[in-house]
Amino acid sequence: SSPAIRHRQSSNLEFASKGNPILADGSYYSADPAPLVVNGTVYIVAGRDEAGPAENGFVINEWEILSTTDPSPEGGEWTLHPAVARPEDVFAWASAGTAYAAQLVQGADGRFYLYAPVTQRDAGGATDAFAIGVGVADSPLGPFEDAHPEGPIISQTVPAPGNGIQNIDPTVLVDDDGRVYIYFGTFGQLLAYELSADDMTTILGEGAATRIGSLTGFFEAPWLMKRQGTYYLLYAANNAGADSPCTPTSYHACIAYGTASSPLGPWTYRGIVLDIVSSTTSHPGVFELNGQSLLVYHTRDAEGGTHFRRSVAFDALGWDDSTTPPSIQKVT
Ligand code: FUB
Repeated sequence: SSPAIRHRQSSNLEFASKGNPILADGSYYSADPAPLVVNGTVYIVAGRDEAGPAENGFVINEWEILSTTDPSPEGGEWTLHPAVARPEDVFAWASAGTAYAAQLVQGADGRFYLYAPVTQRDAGGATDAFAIGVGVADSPLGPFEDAHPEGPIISQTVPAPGNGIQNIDPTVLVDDDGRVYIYFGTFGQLLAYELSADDMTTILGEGAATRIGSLTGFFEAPWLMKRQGTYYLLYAANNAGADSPCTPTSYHACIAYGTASSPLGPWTYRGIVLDIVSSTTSHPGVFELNGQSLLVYHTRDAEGGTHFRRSVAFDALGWDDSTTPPSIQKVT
């Protein structure tokens, strides 16, 4: 039988992980991990999957954070910080119930910015109500307030009318030179803008979104990062697509990546990072801590897990520095 899901717990849950998924007992599910390292602690933002055991769709009402100072794929001591934020609490213009894949980054001002896809209560008749808002807090654990109370920074109407894609899955990079870039998208559509480093919310070059075409099989879940001067874009590739790089054939997604020498591309496809997982969706994030590079993703492997009750997992990520640019070694 499936474990009972706890609702709106407000106190932290300290637990010893026994390996993947990080929290495997089914008391909490966690999807779309986005890691951020601050002073030796990794904070992994995740959406909390709350679908019932037989439910066939996403139910994601809040973001939670998994943190540790000592990540080890074999297990370790972790803290679950439940209900770190809910869309309707942070964004006055957002409706409840769509705490989709968010990412936390630290701005030049030292504050923490949560890039969050949520739905607009009044999308002005747009065909898709998903939009990206930005929350800000003095701690990675919140409390978050709206950094742009005027509304979303990206939607079907801003910064350009009718971008024609579902505005979800944002990934943000604060580059070494202080410039900031955001990528987002799903269903094979990927857009990118530069953001102002001053307020972390103003889109620079309005209407000049970069559309990316050369990332083989791109489906969704981009993760933008930089290592040794090279930009890397990891993403979920859809195995059902004609140009899918995933094997074996399945409708589950795998994680692939491309590289570029500048943050807005052009991108060159490089290969597979992670084969298909037990959940239909897959969603990457990368962090470095204690001299190790680690890949986070989700699976349905926790007790009572389903495609809509996912749980965050992670593994060591290897790099081959003998190639130019350095290549990512597939996680096996
Ligand atoms: O969690 C909802 C959606 O599933 C995300 O937006 C996608 O990346 C996929 O993981």
